[in-house]
Amino acid sequence: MLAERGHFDDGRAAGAPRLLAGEPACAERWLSEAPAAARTEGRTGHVSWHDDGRWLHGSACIEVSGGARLREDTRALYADLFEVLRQRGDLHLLKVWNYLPHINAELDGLEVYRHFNIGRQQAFLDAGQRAFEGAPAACALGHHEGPLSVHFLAGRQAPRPIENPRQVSAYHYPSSYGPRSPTFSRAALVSLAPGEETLFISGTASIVGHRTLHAGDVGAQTAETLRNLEAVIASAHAQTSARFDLRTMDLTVYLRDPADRAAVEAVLAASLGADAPGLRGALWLHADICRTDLLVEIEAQGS
Ligand code: 3EB
Repeated sequence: MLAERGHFDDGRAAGAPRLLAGEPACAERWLSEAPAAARTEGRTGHVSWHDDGRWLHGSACIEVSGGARLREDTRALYADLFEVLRQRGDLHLLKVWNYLPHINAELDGLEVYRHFNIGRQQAFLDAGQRAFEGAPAACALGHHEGPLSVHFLAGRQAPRPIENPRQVSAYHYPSSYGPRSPTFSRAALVSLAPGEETLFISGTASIVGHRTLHAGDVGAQTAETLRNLEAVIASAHAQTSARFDLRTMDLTVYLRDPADRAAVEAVLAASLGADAPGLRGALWLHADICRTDLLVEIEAQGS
């Protein structure tokens, strides 16, 4: 299984953040190397999936209305996701991309993201999945039009969860950030190909401890985010002999304000080098970040 970025139809257009205006058309797709005979596809409740015998890729979306409904819809969508994993042979969830409409809006007195976190954590608990240590890598971003959409990758081997010593684990955030904590690990270490390990680093932002740093300063937020990404990589290096380098990993940069692109790119170029393949091949997406004081979030994956 490998990720490829290029000029193909954007498979996750419905309910996903858009490329920044002016970017060359680009999308990411997941390719299976398994023979056609080994592949199965299907639909289970909200989830459409493709299983190649080793890896399962799935996606689901659901239109969102009221706050209580959003919690229940999130829980129902994740219940279907876990049902697919169970039916296909107790697969392990490796990485999840969560895209929520109007993530920072308030519905029935609670932010959309916080409703989502309640439904997501409950679905993990209902399914007997690890909602705390051992949770998959993930990101959660907001878009401006379309359904709640969730894309995921699962496999037959459990991922090795990685945390960041500079940050409180997200599943232990205090309740001031919402009644239920987010359900993700800072990274997941996975063996996607024999003898090769892949690191999925979750959406990473300017958070130290559990607090947002550098509110209003996108350059400083980017620099802090890079320190967090490097800290996650250092934690991964303590768990494996594989070596990861941000300069060659696939980067996805989510910006709340497209006008911040030059400032963010300057900080990334100063740190990674302007010619770093990871930076040159980065996907730049326009998205709301899950805390209103965060301006940028970056995820990275690669081997
Ligand atoms: C953070 O560190 C920033 O709720 O799945 C990053 C990655 C964030 C995943 C999620 C949220 C999620 O808390 C936000």
